[in-house]
Amino acid sequence: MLKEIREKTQILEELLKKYNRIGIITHKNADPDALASVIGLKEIILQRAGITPITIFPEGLNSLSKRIVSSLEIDITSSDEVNEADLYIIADTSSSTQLGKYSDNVLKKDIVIVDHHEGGDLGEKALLEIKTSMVSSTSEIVYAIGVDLGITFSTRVLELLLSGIVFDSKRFIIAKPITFRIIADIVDSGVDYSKIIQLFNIRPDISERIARLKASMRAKHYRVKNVIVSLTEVGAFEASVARSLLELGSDVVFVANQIDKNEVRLTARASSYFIEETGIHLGRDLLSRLSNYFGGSGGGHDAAGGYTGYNVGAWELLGKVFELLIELLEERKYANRREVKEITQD
Ligand SMILES: [Mn+2]
Repeated sequence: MLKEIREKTQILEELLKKYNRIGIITHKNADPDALASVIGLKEIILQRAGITPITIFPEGLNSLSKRIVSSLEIDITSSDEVNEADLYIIADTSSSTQLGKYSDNVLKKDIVIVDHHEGGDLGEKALLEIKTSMVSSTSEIVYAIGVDLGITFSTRVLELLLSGIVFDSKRFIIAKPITFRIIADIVDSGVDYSKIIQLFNIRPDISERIARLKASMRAKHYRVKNVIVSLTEVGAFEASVARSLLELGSDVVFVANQIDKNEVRLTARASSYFIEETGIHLGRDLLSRLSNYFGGSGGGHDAAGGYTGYNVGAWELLGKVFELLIELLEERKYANRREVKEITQD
């Protein structure tokens, strides 16, 4: 099904015959792609080698995976006994540190990698690497291996693989051509697509929704040419608040949380439009500079970052970050401060 892995799938089939005790492990806090890959590989080994492999989920599942497991009623048993297997398949993981406390012991065994990430240190230690970047998820690779080996996946496993693909392709935003072919196959096999999609529409807890609403009531918004800047304060859920304000229409959002009378935590998020339009990198250009004023440290990515400062109030910090932002916009000749307009209710 996937040309570039077909030969390796044959090697895997031969390899599976040589071991009676097989384990499957994935990265810490398994996301839906990691979860689906492990369970999909388990079914492949069961059908092809006739043995039940042990499965290890280091530090368990993340919250979305837990939700999927309980809604699809999947049995996931996580073992702690690394020595119960001689061959380990490491799924959806490219670096050994992601295996957590199991890393050293698993690497003493024979290992096979099934993954879609670039780089990492695991490849050099593996007997076999089934890896490609022609997919958006490891679940797609596992599905393709299954097809090549003539496996009939159960509906439960197909549902899991579908959820792994939806998750890792960021709901198809970064899907590859093969992603859609595999999805079509899976849906053709009778999997209820809308049921799986609904698992991803999580209604946040009421306390989180109240935090968002309170933060939006307290917010100050400014228009600077074609970008909208929002500043607000909240006692929890800063990242969720920032996301919701971007969703409402802001381009760059700063959310302060006064942790105690000396400490303020700042969370910043920007739209891709803001980054393209202004060339500003939040972590490098803005957040890392705040320590010059209020100590602490800050940084992050272009579109997301944070800062923790001391001996400053929430709105004083927000005022400073806004001032630095306007300076940057002036330096970059995007706008000058006379073009800053507060957005008011009338
Ligand atoms: Mn993945």
